[in-house]
Amino acid sequence: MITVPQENAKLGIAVEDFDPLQVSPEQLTELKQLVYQHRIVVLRNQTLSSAEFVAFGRRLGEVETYYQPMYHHAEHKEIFVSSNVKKDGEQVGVPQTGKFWHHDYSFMPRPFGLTLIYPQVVPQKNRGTFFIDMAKAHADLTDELKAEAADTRVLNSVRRYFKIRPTDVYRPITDIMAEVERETPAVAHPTVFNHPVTGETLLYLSEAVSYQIETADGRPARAGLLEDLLEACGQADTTFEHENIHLQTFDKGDLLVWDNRALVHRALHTPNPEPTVSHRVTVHDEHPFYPGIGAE
Ligand code: 7UC
Ligand code: FE
Repeated sequence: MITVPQENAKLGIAVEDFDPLQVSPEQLTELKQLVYQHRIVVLRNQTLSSAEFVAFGRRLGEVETYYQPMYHHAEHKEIFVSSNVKKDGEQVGVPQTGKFWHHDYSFMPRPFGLTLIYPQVVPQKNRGTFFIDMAKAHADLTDELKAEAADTRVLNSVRRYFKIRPTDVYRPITDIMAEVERETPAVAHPTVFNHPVTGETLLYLSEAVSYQIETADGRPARAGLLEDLLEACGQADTTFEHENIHLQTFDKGDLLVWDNRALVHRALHTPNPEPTVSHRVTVHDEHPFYPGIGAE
């Protein structure tokens, strides 16, 4: 594999000669190792069809289909479509997704380790996605914050960023909110866990989804702890100048694979966006998301 470091970048590496349809199992393992090590791998010069994109995801592990059909690609439900481009006058997928710091699916009981993004229509301006490496963020915490975060759990919910669906229009808002709580009840995850492959300590919380930290015995942690941790890692910085924030840009033909345990990300959408279409496939790799996940 021909790898090219990204200049002046905090994260990520590019691979020039990767053919997702021809690679050997050994090369797939090598790719995953690059993802865990560099957090983001940009596969250049890709020309996959949507069916091939899904097939590539399946070669990496168990593909997760997004729980809400309004995001699904018409022919391939495994593809999550972020798009502001209409087709035959109809909305396709959902526009303006992910414009908040988050890990994908951290509001679900079993998040996945790998996110694949394959931009289809790439804007000229404002292209890219912001990332923060939450392993570095944890390493840089003060000893006091590290001690406070250790052995706690973080409560996550999608409620703040649940998007109204066409079928929700004219429904009582209280019914919609009750449905969100019933279908996607808040989940608890460890606030800090070790990456199952690299062993690094990760801080696992996000501005969009996390709303409460609780101690090991189930009591609310210190008021302000969550805010202090978000501030320290860079997720509270609305100027995007925090030293932890990396803007990953891409061109047509790039396919990004990133580590959804170690990174939080935030879409870069402007209020008046240019046409943008992105396809996403998400994958459970062969490792538990964190040690003991699924256990009571
Ligand atoms: O519309 C969106 O921004 C979707 C978001 C709430 N969830 C993406 C995910 O995988 O967690
Ligand atoms: Fe996302």
